[in-house]
Amino acid sequence: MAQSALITGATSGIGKACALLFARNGYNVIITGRRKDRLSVLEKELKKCDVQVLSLCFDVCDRKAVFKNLESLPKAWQSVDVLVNNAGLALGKSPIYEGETKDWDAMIDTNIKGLLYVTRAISPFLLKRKKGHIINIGSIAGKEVYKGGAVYNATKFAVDALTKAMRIDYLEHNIRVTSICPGKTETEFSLVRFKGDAQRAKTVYEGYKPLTAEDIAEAVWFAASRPEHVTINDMLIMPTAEANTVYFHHS
Ligand code: NDP
Ligand code: 8X3
Repeated sequence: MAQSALITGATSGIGKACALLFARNGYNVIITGRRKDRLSVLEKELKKCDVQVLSLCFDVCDRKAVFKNLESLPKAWQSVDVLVNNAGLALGKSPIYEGETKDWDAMIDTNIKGLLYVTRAISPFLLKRKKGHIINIGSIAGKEVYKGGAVYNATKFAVDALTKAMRIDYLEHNIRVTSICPGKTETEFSLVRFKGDAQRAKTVYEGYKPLTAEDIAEAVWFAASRPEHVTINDMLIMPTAEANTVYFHHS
């Protein structure tokens, strides 16, 4: 039987690239996100790979919706082999003394609580089979802090801590836990962070070659496709032109 992957935040960027790559490798995929129209378009594209696709439209911050959608997965979809906790966002880039508390709530609710809700809701299926792989999308922002990044940084440091803690909790259940931590990757991330200001978002990726969503999907796939006795704990992937979140080589 084909293997399956559940990918949160598959309507754009890294999540969408992961869905396409897993489907091209013969995985059935469960795709999630809040934008139903995008899920429908992606579902059609994925089906061209001759795999099964299940689209679930919900907000990962909505605890009831997460559990309602995932606890009631059709039987044929319950044997999830890989969970990619990708849904996430940054909002704003201000010092704490000027930060929007609504933005803080959204980042904390999505990047930390959303990841936890999804993981908790899927866990019974993983535990039952005593196999599976949880892949959390962390960030360079979870390894080092930068000016204006405080709360986003804190959420990605939390993802780092949760990944390490999950690895201990799930050890006796034979479930692998990995974090994939990208540096600057050109997706809709900056457009979201700067609330639709396309001009400002564009400047983030100017003057150097950023990573693509496909670069990160390749890393996720590499981790997922290792033999069962091998776990990639953590992968930090940067554009060659980015030494850390401060130092860039602009050509
Ligand atoms: P995009 O904005 O392109 O994609 C984000 C995805 O997350 C969308 O599919 C969006 O779907 C989904 N999402 C956001 N909030 C929610 C929510 N509340 N409920 C459900 N889905 C949600 O950005 P990226 O692809 O770049 O981001 C993916 C992950 O990668 C994030 O966790 C981000 O922090 C991380 N990351 C990104 C980097 C970058 O430079 N781009 C670098 C390091 C890490 P929808 O709006 O339809 O709900
Ligand atoms: C996104 C990478 O450096 O823009 O997580 O915060 S960064």
